[in-house]
Order: sequence, then structure tokens, then C-alpha cells
Amino acid sequence: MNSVEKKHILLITTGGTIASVPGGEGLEPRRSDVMERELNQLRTYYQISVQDLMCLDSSNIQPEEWVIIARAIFEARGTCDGIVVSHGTDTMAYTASMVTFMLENIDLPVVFTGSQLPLADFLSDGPDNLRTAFAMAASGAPGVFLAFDRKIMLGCRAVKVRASGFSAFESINSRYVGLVTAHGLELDRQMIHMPTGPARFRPEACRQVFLLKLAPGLDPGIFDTLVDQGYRGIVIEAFGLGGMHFLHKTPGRGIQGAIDRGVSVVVCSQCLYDSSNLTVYQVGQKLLNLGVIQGADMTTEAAFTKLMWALGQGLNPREVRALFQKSLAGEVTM
Ligand code: ASN
Repeated sequence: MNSVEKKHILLITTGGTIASVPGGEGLEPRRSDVMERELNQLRTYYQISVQDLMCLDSSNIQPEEWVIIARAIFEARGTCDGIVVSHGTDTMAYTASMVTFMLENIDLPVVFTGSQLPLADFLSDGPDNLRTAFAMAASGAPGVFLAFDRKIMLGCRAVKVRASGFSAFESINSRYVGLVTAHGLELDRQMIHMPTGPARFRPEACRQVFLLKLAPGLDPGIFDTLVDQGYRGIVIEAFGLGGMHFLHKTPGRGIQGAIDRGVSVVVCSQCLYDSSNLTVYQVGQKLLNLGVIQGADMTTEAAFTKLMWALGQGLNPREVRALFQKSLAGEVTM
């Protein structure tokens, strides 16, 4: 490959294990200089620019940082062929989901990646993950993706499923976008969502969204407390297909009160795989009758960020419900 043909890839670094080194209190993220050895190897194949955006363990990446990351990506469009974002693994699925919604009709590949062992470690999974991410960023396929362990998935379908194993991410209820095989990077073109209009940066997101994991015996009073505190959206991880107890203390009462006060309530499943479906059981139908929105087969990360984003766009509860009946970027199966 001569230099004229090299694709220009921008690496935006945000920290995470991939760029960490041991410090006095455990692993600490550093800037891209700790990635230099690997980047030099990649320069054989790609023209690489680096933007050190932040230097954080991803536990510290919050809505403020999502906007900074999405803006950096949006502003870099037109200056490169693709973008790789290095990011800690712990909250990468949240960031990748939210960035998907904030960057409507993104028209180049944006690929999140990270590692479980620092790049500085001789046995790190980082080199492999970076190479997969760069190959995807050079593919021309538009969208927000996550590359890990030789797999590419939609950012809005990714979930971290292992705390330390190298196969840390899975694509939930959605086929992989691509795999690295003996034939190279093989893409499933049907999984690419082509832009339907001009790219737009829509960063407004509502912070008053609460994620609640249902446990047997949950007290309905929690919903009044949340509404009193100003929450405008609640995502509930319910049981199985979407059930909730209606015997003894019934959370349904609290949910009804929240909905009556204008709160949008989305119900997903605690199960990672398959779709929730509130129509099957009586305990689900009762929830539906209260006016909750079905999360269907969305990941919790996608449902939570989509609700924040929908409310941030100023949508009323009826419009939020309508938005959840649409797939914006492949986050839900219709
Ligand atoms: N704590 C790290 C982070 O999320 C974990 C990792 O990147 N593997 O920043």
C-alpha cells in the first residue's frame, strides 16, 4: 500500500484501561503517548491523527463527557475518512449508545474500542482491538460501532458482558456488523444504516432519567420519591418478558402516579437476550394498561440513553412513546 492510498483515521482518546499505566492507587489512564508504539505500527497502513480529548477511567464518563465526545466527532467530520474513539470498557456501551443518538445521520465510520489489559502490557488485547477498530474506521461504512475481540457491533446494541474476559462485549439481539476472519474484515452490509438526511449534532439530553432494577417486593413509594425529585423519565428493568408483582405492595400504583404526572416510563427486561413483551402475561398486561412504553429488545443502555435524548429534544410523553416505536439507528427491532 503506498502512502497516497492510505486512509486518514482520527484517533480520539478518552482514557480507559487501554491507555492506563500502574499508579499509586491502581491503574490510571494517560494520554496517547502510552499508545505510541502501537500507533507507529498502524501508521504503516493508515495516516493517523490523534486528538487527546480526555484522560478518564470510563466510570468517570458521564453526560457532560458524552457531549464533548460527540461534538469532537461531529467537528472532525470532513477532515478524515473514519474515527476511532479509545474509551474505557466499563461505560463504553452507554457512550456508544448516546453518541449514536446525538449524531443523527452520521456519515462516516465512528468506532469505539478499548481493552481489558493496558496496551503497555506485553499480552494486552489492545493491539488486536485497535487494529480491528482501525480497519472498521477505514471501511467507509457510516455509523457508530464498537469493535472488540475481533467483532464489530452497532454501538447501540453493545453491552459489556465480562468484567475481565477478553470477549468483553456482546451484540444483544442484533447480528454482528462485522467479524475479523481468515478473509480479513467481513462486513454484513445489511447491518449498516445509511444516512437518510444531512448529519446533525443533537446533543440535548435530559439528566432526570432514572434506571431502576426491579427486585421482588419493591415498594411503590419509590416512584413518588423519584417524581418529587424531578425525574421525568424512568427505565424499569422488569422480570423476564416484562413482568412485575401486583400482589401485596403493588408498584403499579406508583407507576400510575408517575405517568399521571407526565413521566415517561419504559419497561425493559432484566434478561439480556430476546425481547420483552408485555402482552403475554397478565402481570405484563397490567403494566401496559398503566401506560408504560415497551422497551422491546433494546439494551438497557440504549433504552436509558434514548429516553434521556428523547426528553432532551423537548418531546412530550406522547411523542416519546412514538419515538420508542421507531428504530433510529438499529437500536430496536420493529
Ligand atoms: N475501568 C476501566 C474503564 O472503564 C476498564 C477498562 O477499560 N477495561 O475505564
